[in-house]
Amino acid sequence: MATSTTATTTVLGACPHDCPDTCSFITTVEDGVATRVQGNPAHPHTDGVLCTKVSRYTQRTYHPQRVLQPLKRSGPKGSGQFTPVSWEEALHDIATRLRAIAGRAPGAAQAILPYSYAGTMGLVQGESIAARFFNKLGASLLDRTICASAAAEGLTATVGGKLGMQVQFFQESRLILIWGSNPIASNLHFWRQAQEAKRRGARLICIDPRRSETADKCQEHIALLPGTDAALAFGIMHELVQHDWLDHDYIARHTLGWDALRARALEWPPERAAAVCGLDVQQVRDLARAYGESARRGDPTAIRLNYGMQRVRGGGNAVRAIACLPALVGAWRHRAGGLLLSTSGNFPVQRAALERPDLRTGPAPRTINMNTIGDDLLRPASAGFGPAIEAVIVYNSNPVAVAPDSARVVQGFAREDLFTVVLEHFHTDTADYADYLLPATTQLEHWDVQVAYGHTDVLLNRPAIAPLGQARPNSQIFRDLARHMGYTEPCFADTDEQLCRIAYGDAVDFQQLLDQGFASLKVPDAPFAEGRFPTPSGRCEFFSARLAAQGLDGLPDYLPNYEAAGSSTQFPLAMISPPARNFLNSSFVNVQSLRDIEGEPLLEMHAQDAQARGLASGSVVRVFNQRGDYRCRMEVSPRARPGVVNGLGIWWRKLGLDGHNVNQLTSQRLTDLGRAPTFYDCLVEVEAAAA
Ligand SMILES: Nc1nc2c(c(=O)[nH]1)N[C@H]1C(S)=C(S)[C@@H](COP(=O)(O)OP(=O)(O)OC[C@H]3O[C@@H](n4cnc5c(=O)[nH]c(N)nc54)[C@H](O)[C@@H]3O)O[C@H]1N2
Ligand SMILES: Nc1nc2c(c(=O)[nH]1)N[C@H]1C(S)=C(S)[C@@H](COP(=O)(O)OP(=O)(O)OC[C@H]3O[C@@H](n4cnc5c(=O)[nH]c(N)nc54)[C@H](O)[C@@H]3O)O[C@H]1N2
Ligand SMILES: [Mo]
Repeated sequence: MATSTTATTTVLGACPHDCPDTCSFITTVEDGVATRVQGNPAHPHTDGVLCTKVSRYTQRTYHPQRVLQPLKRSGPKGSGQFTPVSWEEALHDIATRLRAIAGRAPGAAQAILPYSYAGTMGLVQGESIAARFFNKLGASLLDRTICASAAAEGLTATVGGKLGMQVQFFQESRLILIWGSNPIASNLHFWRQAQEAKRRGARLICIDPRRSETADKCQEHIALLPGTDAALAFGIMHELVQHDWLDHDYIARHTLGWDALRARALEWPPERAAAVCGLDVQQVRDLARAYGESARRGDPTAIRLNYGMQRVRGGGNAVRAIACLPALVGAWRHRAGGLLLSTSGNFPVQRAALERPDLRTGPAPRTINMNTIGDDLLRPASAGFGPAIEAVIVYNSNPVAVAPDSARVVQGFAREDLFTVVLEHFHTDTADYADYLLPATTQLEHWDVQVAYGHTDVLLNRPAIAPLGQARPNSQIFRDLARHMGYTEPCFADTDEQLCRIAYGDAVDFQQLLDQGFASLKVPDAPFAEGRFPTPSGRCEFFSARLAAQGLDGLPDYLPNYEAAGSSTQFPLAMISPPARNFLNSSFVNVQSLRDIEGEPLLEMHAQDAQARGLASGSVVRVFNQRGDYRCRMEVSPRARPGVVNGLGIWWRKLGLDGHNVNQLTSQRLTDLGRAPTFYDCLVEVEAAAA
């Protein structure tokens, strides 16, 4: 679509951000300048509504501190001092450095590491030409596990994939458990469905250690201790068995391993679950009754699970336990019942065609986990590890701010002998450590095609304006680098428009994308009403033979946190660091109007914990543990439960009091499944500090 009056046009685009909503938007362009970004009213999920952040997207694109020319480091590492250079000089120098590393010996290119995540979820500006480039080079592979992989493994083990309810049917649900999720902040378009359900009489129960904005608006809030969700799920299961709130027919026909799961559930009377979760036993009983009786009545009974509950040691197993519940009560029979965590398994992305792993020659390169980047940057060469990392190329991510155990991450990026290239819009904490900082385009300036994980529509993004300054799309920067490396494969010449078509091949009607900006995938309304789970057995697998064969527990289990609340006298408080509403991870922190709403980095603390430490609300505190410390302002807040402090994220380090953020305290330990981080599995102590 491109309608025009004199010099004003509107262009159909798509939000690129890492969020379940993946909105369709319309950009108004006047005389070549984008003046407005609005939600597309013709896209049902977006319904004409954008979040506060993305409705201000032009403030990002035209931000006075946009990086608009290639920059070369001119001061010490980390100083953020740069001098402008030409694209040709930057590309030539980078290619020369990479060739010198790769040319040393077969396999030497593994000393080069790409580091990227979902700064854009676009398939073209994500892993297309970039992946081809690193495959051809033979660089280390990156395990992209910083967000969702514990849950992904848990859900896949149980129901067979990242599949579940469709978001638009939640308005018909009668009971919704909002579990480990703060949709008012992070999944607005689901929240609109939940509110409609509530208007029609549904009951909403929020399960979250923090009294979030969402918890405020639900009829009930269950403030369990972080990382105890599996215990709560087993407590519910115990009651489902005891009261026979079970769908025996569904269990018999569509599940696997019920006898074994039943035995485990019976080990969890509500008293035990309540003690582990830090709840009153009556809360556990009432929750189980609400869930069991709702389903027993035949009312659509739904769970909106989100990633907030899996950033702990037992995150994968907790998702397995919770994902058993809908099958036990037969909730999947109804399209407004069951569970939604992610819909991304529906998307027929042609990864091999985009990323071209066939370009790799020689032995398979090693894989580096992005969550242990701190330790890995500091690791010397060894037989087990391979060569030390000598070069990192960062795009679509801000690891210095978002990766756990920042002191180690910073120490790694500060290595004088590390060659670092960062593709960015802004001078982020990571950009400050770059040897070369390369200007990337924003979503208004390039083509892309999106996946989603909160609905099932493919979205196309057309460029609305020409690139600002000398900015180039990521895809173009890697095309240019390939040319400087002397790569001649024709796939390095694919244009962004061609890549948009390759991304889904024939699986999606590209003309429809061009015409209306989105194309809906064909998915069943109630995916598991008749069973047909895409697991090895075709059933909902309470027991997973595949996990058992790996030496893991075939059944879900409760695994206490590495750093469980109450397990240390030295660090008695559990800290979680969920997203602030007006930021998206560390994106938008530098947009002044949004930062003004958030104010400054805050630690929310319960009155009882503050009193015990003689701390006054509004005072500056030092939050610390064995990994480091972090000063910020403390607020006595009903949003914090006793024993748990909330450090909202993810601030840019350089905007914090000592140039630190919450990740100074988080650890590099990984989850039970999926090799994911444990950001919310973190014990701390808090004391008064000088302002
Ligand atoms: N505004 C905004 N939106 C976002 C993001 C953002 O940063 N800002 N981030 C995006 C990203 S990357 C993702 S992955 C998605 C989802 O991102 P998530 O991290 O799932 O974010 P939330 O939906 O806010 O849910 C987190 C909620 O889980 C709670 N929580 C923490 N620990 C536990 C626990 O142990 N058990 C339970 N039950 N709850 C716990 C937190 O208090 C918080 O309210 O959201 C995306 N959307
Ligand atoms: N303590 C704590 N830490 C966390 C979390 C938490 O809840 N607590 N959440 C974790 C989660 S869920 C996630 S997903 C990660 C997210 O971590 P990241 O994926 O690193 O996300 P962002 O912090 O948003 O940084 C993305 C960067 O990509 C840049 N970018 C955006 N689009 C483009 C583009 O087209 N080209 C280029 N070159 N750059 C672009 C943006 O400017 C931004 O600086 O953080 C994790 N870290
Ligand atoms: Mo995430």
